Amino acid sequence: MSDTDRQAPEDADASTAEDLELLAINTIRAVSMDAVEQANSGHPGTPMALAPLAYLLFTRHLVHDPGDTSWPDRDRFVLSAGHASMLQYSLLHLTGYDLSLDDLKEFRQLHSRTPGHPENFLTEGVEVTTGPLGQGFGNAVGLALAERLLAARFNRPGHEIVDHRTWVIASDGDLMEGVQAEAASLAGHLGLEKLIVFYDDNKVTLDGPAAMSFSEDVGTRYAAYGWRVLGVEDVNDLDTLDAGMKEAASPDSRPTLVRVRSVIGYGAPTKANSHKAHGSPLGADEVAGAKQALGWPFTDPFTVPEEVRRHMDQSERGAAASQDWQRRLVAYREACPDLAEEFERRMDGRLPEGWDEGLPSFDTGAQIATRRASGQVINAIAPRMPELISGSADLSSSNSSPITGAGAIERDAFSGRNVNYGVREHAMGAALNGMTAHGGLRPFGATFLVFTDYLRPAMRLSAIMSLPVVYVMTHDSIGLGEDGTTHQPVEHLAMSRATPNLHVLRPADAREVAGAWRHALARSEGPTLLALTRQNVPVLDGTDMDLVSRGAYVVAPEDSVNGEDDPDVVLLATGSEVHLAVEAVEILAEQDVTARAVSMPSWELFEDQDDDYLDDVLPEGVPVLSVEAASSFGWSRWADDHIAIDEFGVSAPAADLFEEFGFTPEAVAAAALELLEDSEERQERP
Ligand SMILES: Cc1ncc(C[n+]2csc(CCOP(=O)(O)OP(=O)(O)O)c2C)c(N)n1
Ligand SMILES: [Mg+2]
Repeated sequence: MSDTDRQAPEDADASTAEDLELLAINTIRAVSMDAVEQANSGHPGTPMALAPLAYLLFTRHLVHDPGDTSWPDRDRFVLSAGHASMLQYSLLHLTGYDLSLDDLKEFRQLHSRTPGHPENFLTEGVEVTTGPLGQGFGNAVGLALAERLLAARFNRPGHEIVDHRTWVIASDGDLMEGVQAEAASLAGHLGLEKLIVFYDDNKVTLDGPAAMSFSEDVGTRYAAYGWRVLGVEDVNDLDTLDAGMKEAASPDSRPTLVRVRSVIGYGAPTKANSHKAHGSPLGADEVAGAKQALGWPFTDPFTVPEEVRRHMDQSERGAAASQDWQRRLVAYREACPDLAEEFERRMDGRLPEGWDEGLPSFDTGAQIATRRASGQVINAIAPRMPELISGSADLSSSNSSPITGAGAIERDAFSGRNVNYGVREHAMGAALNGMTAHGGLRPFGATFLVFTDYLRPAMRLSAIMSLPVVYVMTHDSIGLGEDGTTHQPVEHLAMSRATPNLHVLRPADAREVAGAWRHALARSEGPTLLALTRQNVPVLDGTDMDLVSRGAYVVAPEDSVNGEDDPDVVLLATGSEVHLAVEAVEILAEQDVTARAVSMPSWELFEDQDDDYLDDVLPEGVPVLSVEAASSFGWSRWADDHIAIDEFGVSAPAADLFEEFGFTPEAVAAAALELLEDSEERQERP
């Protein structure tokens, strides 16, 4: 290569507006290819294909401000096809976000701000973490729903303080995933008209042609969901694409799907239009060939022509938009000061004064299912915490989840507070993430604990994104009884506890339910799962709402509540098994064995306590028997032996099942004696 081949960035000389646009689009393509080559890993094909779409969207249609990424009324952009992350990173960089060329050069490297798939906590301008296909789509439905809910609450005539769109790029994989079908159906039902999804119809997936596994008429399917369906036959036809975007943004009572035909790996001489362009570096020769085919005049990798940088920089357009909104906020403050204050509080994520005052109290001895207690707590908090939004996947009466008197959220009636997600657990989870990521709302979602499986990918993303979503999971054990094997969770608590940053709380009684809810809503840095009973459980003498936040504490006998004398054995129970442990303490006392019942509503919260506290509750050297009607998996961390369920349940009345599986005070006492004997024997051995 001679020096004359190498042109300085400022010398590209795009003489017409069209030339400059093409140069900008090719910059996205070139930088994306270069970053993938440099990382020797990544997905070049779709950034190359969709560069024109992202270029038009980010420079003309998306209302965004690179200088203010948290401005409440910005449009939300979701790259549901998260594998095309270099597309998003290129756009963020080129339009002026805090993401440098050096950041792009660090693509996929340790501690970089350009991870393999977009992470909302690492990169300014990324609204939600994406990568697991379909999730971003579901998040977008939640983002768009949040916009409607907040608009219904805060907009006043002449003061449209909440008025923005949610734009999505989705791939074949996104459109195949089940969660997408659920979410699209819900969005169509609710008429979320400011949701716009570009479907990248490139007819290629990871393994080869999409036609190997995907042959339905997507447009017809979406029309049947109640969406407006538009089509653009060539992503490189900027005029048609631009018109499509305008039309997509025009008012309609439906969400919009814009099917856009593209060629994956556009420009690559041998790999274009093939799955070979999907998920690995193109290789030096192919990159060189692609750049030549695209007419890219530079040879140095990561070249960004100055004129492209100037042309694409959205700082001015963005600042104008966000400042215009700030001015409108000032007018809104004048016209509706209370509402404005409330809006700002909610968008800042500050809890209202006194939100947890007036929690119900429960009398010792009362029999109440923890799901029912949860319903009471929800309804005690709801009037003081207007951002609390309920929802259930068609089990609201079973879950005791509704905010009573607040009404359902319906198409054209977004002022209610109860989302009927229908039997769409996965979309519920994904929408909860989107609504929470939007800000201004604290949504919770309810279903049976066993259906954690149906929304687990979304719950995992709540934890990854540190979103304080509350999962209200009722019918939490064999205690649900007759519905039987399929409905009785066994492994779900273990799986949930193994999920980093997810707090799993299984309250022992109504009083602990109040403490559990208080913890879940006070938490701002991650999700909480509440595991609640279908069946009645007694309100216990020794339980304490305030001690739930410590994760575990002594509930019986009364005189050891302060942990002064070490017991002979600890019965460590959760949820509906705590009362069995308490009763077993009495049985053991009759046999001169001092047992201590500990309620452990949350492993995670207990782990956060200091060593002294841990030792107070679980004194060193004292054998521990865990009692939980679920898998023993993981319990060896805390206990020496376990009363657990390491098989599937069966259909029968709950009382019979507890008996059958060894969950009676007598069985607990017997197991404790056995453990005690074993550990004494072990100590006696030399
Ligand atoms: C839930 C999920 N399953 C599998 C994958 C792995 N994966 C990443 S992209 C992809 C499919 C690629 O096809 P498409 O979605 O059409 O994207 P394109 O190659 O056209 O960009 C797969 C299977 C994933 N990211 N998420
Ligand atoms: Mg594809």
